[in-house]
Amino acid sequence: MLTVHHLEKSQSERIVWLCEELALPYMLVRHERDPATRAAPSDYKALHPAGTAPVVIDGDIVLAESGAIVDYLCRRHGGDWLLPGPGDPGFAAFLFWYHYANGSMMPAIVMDLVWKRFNATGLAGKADAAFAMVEQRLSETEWFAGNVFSAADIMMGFPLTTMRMFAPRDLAPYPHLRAYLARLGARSAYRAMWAKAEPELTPCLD
Ligand SMILES: N[C@@H](CCC(=O)N[C@@H](CS)C(=O)NCC(=O)O)C(=O)O
Repeated sequence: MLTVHHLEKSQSERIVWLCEELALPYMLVRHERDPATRAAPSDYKALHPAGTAPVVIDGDIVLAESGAIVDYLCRRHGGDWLLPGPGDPGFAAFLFWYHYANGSMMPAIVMDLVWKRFNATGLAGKADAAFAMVEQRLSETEWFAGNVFSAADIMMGFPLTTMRMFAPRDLAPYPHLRAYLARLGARSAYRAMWAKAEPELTPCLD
């Protein structure tokens, strides 16, 4: 059976969420962060040389990296409906948002925290630009790839939700994003993920 190693308040939420969307049988192993460093504990780091969450184990395959895992699970375990293909009108948008989540948006949010910490505020602002672009996109379509939910929403979900526990942001200026987050929170798979992965926390949806 597929094993999903989830580190609290981390990008492995995506994988639990995906398994719930696909109704995949899986075993969830929850790990707490090291209380002193807030990093993954050593038993988590030992799972894969990447040393980061998420990690899944599927038979003899041990896989890390959110995007790779989402792609792998969709292709391997019946999630094609979450991956718009070349013939789909949302194909290019799907690819963009699927990769933008970790390729640009997560780094922008993290780097803004760093620049502000070092008072280099002139270098900050990339996260503002990312949220503005998200707001624009969600004023045009219901989901990131178009009018159907896709794996791009699972990838984008983390920077838009739980990441705000680390980098707080007032969502008042983003009405379309707020409506989108309400749609996410209405998905039974999202609620199931939250109940299993982060049972002590309130989801970061507003
Ligand atoms: N791009 C990687 C990022 C992985 C990553 O940095 N995960 C964080 C949690 S959100 C982590 O494991 N932090 C704890 C640590 O590095 O010890 C992915 O999406 O899998």
